[in-house]
Amino acid sequence: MHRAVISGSGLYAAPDLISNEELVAAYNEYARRFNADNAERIAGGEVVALEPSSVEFIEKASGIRQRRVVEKSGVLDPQRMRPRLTRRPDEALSLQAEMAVAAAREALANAGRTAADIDLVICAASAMQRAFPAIAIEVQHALGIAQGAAFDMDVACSSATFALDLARQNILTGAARAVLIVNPEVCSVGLAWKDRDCHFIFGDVATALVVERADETRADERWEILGAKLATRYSNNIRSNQGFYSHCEDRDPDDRDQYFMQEGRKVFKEVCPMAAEHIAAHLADLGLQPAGVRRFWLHQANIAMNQLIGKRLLGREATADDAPIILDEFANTASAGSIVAFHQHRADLQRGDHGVLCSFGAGYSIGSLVLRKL
Ligand code: CO8
Repeated sequence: MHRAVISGSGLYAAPDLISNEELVAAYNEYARRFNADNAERIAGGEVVALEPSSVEFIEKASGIRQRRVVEKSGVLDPQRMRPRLTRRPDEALSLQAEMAVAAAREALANAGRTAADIDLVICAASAMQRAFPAIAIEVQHALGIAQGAAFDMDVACSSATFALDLARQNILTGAARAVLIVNPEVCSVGLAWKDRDCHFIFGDVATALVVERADETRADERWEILGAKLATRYSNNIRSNQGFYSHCEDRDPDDRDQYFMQEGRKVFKEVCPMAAEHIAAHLADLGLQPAGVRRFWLHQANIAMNQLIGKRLLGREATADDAPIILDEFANTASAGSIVAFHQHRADLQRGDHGVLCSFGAGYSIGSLVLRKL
């Protein structure tokens, strides 16, 4: 049996930045036009007038101040309200693969590895740009990884942590020597930008991790994965119905349920206790206590969720040092969120320190990994 370590990480942030102020101005102009165009139907009670969005609400309710997206002019155009993407020829690298490759190059460099060392590539994200060929195989090809296998997997917000466990198991059993995980999360294409309840939530990034055998690493900084714990419980409170079936069901591509939908309040109430209990049970399985954990890299959906989970675990307010927040800068980036927090907030930990990476979200799905700095 081998020991598995994370030996490198990478982050690619999408190029365009949208502040809350810009986002709210665009949405409010869209709402103003909608209300003007539908004035008679609104007066007759057939249509409900749209209420304006507000920067204050967004920051107070979520902790989000800005988001990065692959294309902002289309999102901020009140006539359009979705990114403006150019169709690429099949011979060109897809957008998702391009983002994944950029993050992967940084993770490989961090780990002191090259394409010749990787024998498994997993692309784990909450939505794939196409059904096939797998984005992971395209990434494998683009990086010049000539050996091994590659595949895609999707467990929504928990895609990255579930992939980490899969990578860990491949290392432990000896099935793989070095695994590359990429998480290209292009959330802006699935978000209903015309819905004020959720238009502020998501952003686009790609993250990448290298997982390999502890006794073969070249990296100075290594994080042993002491254990992983995965859990799922079915819920419709976060859902998108988009897929090939929509076309055969003759749905309008603009139907609201073709995009991200959620019952935010219910998600908040149900997922926080699940996540806190999950992490506490995982630590107990390994003979550890929450108070002995130096850092929690939690899923980044909402600052209040992370504060509540931190408080349940620690019995006191969790500080930014206990559980760093990256939501203010990147918004919710689905499965990449906890990996971004890990990537940006780990350098100050000492050898022997413990940390917990944990995702929670659609499915519901929860994935935690307990790490120790070697
Ligand atoms: N501006 C002003 N007012 C607003 C706005 C707005 N933008 N939006 C809503 N309001 C109003 C509401 O209408 C409501 O008014 P009233 O009281 O009169 O009815 C009031 O503000 C309060 O609204 P809410 O109850 O909705 O507000 P909350 O305090 O619950 O905050 C949140 C809303 C921020 C959405 C919060 O509920 C939340 O964060 N919940 C948890 C969400 C979560 O964790 N979701 C998981 C996300 S899923 C995921 O991470 C991966 C999915 C896959 C990626 C998909 C890519 C597209």
